[in-house]
Amino acid sequence: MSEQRRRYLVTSALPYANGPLHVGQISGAYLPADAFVRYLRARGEDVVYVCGTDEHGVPITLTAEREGKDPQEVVDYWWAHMKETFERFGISFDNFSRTSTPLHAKNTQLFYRKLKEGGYISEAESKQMYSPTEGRFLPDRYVEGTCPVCGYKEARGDQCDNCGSWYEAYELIEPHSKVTGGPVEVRETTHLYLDLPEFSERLREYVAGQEHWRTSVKNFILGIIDGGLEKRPITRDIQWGVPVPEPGFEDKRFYVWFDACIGYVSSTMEWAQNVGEPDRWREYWQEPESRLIHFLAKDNTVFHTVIWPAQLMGTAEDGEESFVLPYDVPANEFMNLEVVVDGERRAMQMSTSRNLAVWLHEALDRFPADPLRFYLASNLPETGDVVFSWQEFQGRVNSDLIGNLGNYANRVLSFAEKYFGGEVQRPEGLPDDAVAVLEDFKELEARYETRMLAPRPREALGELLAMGRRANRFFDASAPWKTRKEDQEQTLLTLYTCSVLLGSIAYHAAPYVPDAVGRLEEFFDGPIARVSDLDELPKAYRVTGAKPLFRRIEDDEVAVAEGHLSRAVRGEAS
Ligand code: B3M
Ligand code: ZN
Repeated sequence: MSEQRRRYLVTSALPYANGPLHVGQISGAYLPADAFVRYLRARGEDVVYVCGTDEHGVPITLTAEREGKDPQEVVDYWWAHMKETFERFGISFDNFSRTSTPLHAKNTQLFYRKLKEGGYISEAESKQMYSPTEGRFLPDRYVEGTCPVCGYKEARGDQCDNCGSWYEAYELIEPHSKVTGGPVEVRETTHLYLDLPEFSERLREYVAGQEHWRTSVKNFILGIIDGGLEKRPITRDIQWGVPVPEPGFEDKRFYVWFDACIGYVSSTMEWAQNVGEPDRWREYWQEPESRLIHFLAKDNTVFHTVIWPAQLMGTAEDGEESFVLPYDVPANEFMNLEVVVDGERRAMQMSTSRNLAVWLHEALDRFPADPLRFYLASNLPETGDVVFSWQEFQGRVNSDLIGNLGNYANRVLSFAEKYFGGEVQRPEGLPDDAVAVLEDFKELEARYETRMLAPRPREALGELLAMGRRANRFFDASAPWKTRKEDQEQTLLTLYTCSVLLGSIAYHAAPYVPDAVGRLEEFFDGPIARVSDLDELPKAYRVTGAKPLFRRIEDDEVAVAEGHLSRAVRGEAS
């Protein structure tokens, strides 16, 4: 255990409640956070992990309009769907809330009032896109046009997906309505603004001081701050969202990105209420030693490293109630898909609208969570974009998860049961080769920990596989199947050492394949622990009724999964 318990509040980006989850989202913000959190919990740290659905804004109203439904109906359905899918996949949130709760509306309005008291809110007329045919102001997301910076043709109204720049929708070249395709015009409307320039100095100092941030993230954000921040409108001409507590704003709502990050606070408060200690959220949000860590995909970085910290800074100036600022914002890159088109394998961009995506709930209908988690973790977009491939899924699962880790567990467990009646007692002393493998393990455990805490769960997984290889090598070199005929004592030494290693492998595998480790614990009785944490080696390990932990992924299963993607590319319903 660590000498001193550290406190962490970990979040995963709040997914918009307007459609099913796909593996790209999972790799960006959920699986890495979950592995990290599971490891922290096992280390005895004080950690709360919260999330919830993002239920406001145009992504929701667009879906509702398209489906002819009420926005509330849409978010109710997808909140429940996502909650269930996350559970099936083993994402271990302490709380999964939603931003349509009354508590969250109250919090959003409170943040607003505090920012206003601090003098950070102003009112101004602005130009907004108006659709004469639809007779209404169009939110940025309803507008499309050519990016004023890079010339990308399908740029969104608020941000360019191609070059990442932000602008106002009226700066787009040839803007048109995304709903009707018709032209849009500029009209005046009044909005509330958050005075970001007021925070520039403090933001710069804050970001520059984050020694542990990924350099790419840090430089990107410093560039944005140095480029000059502008006041940002925080209200919209829209009917769906948190009401604005100002006269004259009855027909407007807060912009979804004004309330979204506040959702993390609301979810933590809800968690505190659920555990019967309603004030405990403060320990995580207001005590300076608490580490606030936001996992997300890179397109959400600016909101979490500029606007959100400004909201936090400006809300808490009366001293006592100051909020911590994000300690880390691990942003992941994107995931593309490998698709078989006319017999050729090609990497393609995911497209949720064309159904060209691997939907998590469907993947879980075909395969257990563990192998999916294992493959995704081995292929996280930690340092660059990655490609999801069903063929590679099969390869990694069959060779690394099963061939390396599962195989090791099987060999040790079945040998113990077959030749020792499942009783592996601690021998008198350990020979040099056993001491050596235990020492190697301590080193691998330290490397794993450094990488996991970085947080780089994909790299940590590489260390876990190295442990598996090292343990298998030890088993091979000791050849217990040979020694058992002539030297029972030597064989016991091997098996005992192998059991200690298995306890360590299971400990380090648990963040990735929690179900399998849970099953292992049913037939493997002995500490699931790091070798480095064993003050004294356990007296005995007991094995009863061991079964294989994983099943192989078959060719026909892969073919079926790939067929769905190929059909999506050809535009056929699947
Ligand atoms: N809902 C964007 C997204 O789902 C947005 C994240 C909010 S995090 C507070 O990618
Ligand atoms: Zn652009």
